[in-house]
Formats: sequence, C-alpha cells, structure tokens
Amino acid sequence: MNSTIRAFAFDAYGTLFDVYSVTALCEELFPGHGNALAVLWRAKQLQYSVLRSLMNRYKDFWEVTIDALIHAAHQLGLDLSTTQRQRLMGAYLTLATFPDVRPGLESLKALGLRLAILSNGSPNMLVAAVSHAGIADLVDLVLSVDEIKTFKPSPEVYRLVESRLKMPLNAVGFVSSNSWDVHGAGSAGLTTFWIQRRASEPSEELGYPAAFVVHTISELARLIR
Ligand code: LAC
Repeated sequence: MNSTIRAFAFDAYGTLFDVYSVTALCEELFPGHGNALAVLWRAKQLQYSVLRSLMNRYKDFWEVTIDALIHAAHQLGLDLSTTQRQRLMGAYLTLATFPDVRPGLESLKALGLRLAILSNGSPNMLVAAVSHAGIADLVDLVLSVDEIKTFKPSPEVYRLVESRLKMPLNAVGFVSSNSWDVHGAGSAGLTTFWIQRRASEPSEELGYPAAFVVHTISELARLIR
C-alpha cells in the first residue's frame, strides 16, 4: 500500500506495554479484587488525563496514575497503604511487554522506517518502560506529552510528530491498540493503524476509525512493503 509512510509513532500503554500485567500484584495485595482494581485503575487513569486536559490542569502521567490508583482503591473499599501504593506504582515501571513488540519493531526497522513512541506517559515512566522492555535500540525517539502539558487525544499532541520527526503528518503512521487514541490521531491528520488485540473489541464511535486494522505489530511491515 502505503509507500508514503516513512515513520511510525507508537502509543505506549496498552500497545507496547501491558497495563494489565499489574493484575497479579493487585491480586496478591488484595485477594479477590485484583482484576477489578487493575481495570478501574486504568479506566480512572485515562479519565483523569482527559478531565485534566479539559480543566487545563495538567499534572504529569505519573501523578495522574497515583491519583487514579488512590481513587480506584477507595471506590472498591480497599485500604491502600503507602507501601502498597509504592509497590503498585513500581510495577508500572516494569510492565510486561507484548510478545509481538520486539519482532514487530525489528521488521519495521529492517524496512528503514523511523520509529517513535508518542505517549501520555511522563518521560521517566517511558524511559523505565523502554529500558525494561529492552527495545531502546529500536526506538529512535521517545516523545512525551509532557513537553506540551496536555494529554492525548488533544490534536496538538499528535501534531508533535511533524516537528520532532521533521516529516509531514501524512508520512507518519500512528499505531495504537487504544481505539480512542486511533480516532484522536486520525482526527489530527495522521494515517492510523489500530492493533485490535481482541477480535471482539469494537471500534469507538468518534468519527475517525483506523485506516488499517491489524491484530499484532508484526503485521504492520507487510502493509507498507
Ligand atoms: C499512552 C496511554 C494513553 O501511552 O496509553 O499514551
């Protein structure tokens, strides 16, 4: 297809790093509530980032993630100690990497494409996650929303790739397994690729569905050959 694509920008959380890999520690600390806590924690993290963007009250994603964890524990009636909070936040720095990440990025690199991460994550969180995943050699640029102090899906976040990768927007493919993120990037003018990790997962209804839908990162190289 798409010989115009010269770079890919990847979402981080949910796309490269499995945010639900914290479930095991949630369950160890709060038996019987691990899954509910992990799911509500992630949902609140995203909701708070969107709400803070609308409120014009940016706080970095590390702080937002702490606030989301505290609220999620309160909502589930769990007594979260400082030590437990610190352990759970520590787990966020060493999230599991999806198995298709390294082979997928390698196959794109082999085609000569530039690869970036474009994430709501704070710079420290992203450095830790990239290092833990062992993919620093494959990623040319790690872009955090922290440089403009608002979160995705604000269009100015996605448009950062133009100045930072020094390429026109239509030369950059944006890859995310978060459907809302795909719609946000599509609305901002990028060519979008949705990693639909569960076949039953429906697209969001936000008006800018993915140009391409795949199930793993490893399938991307085939699309741009
Ligand atoms: C990110 C979150 C939103 O990495 O998944 O930007």
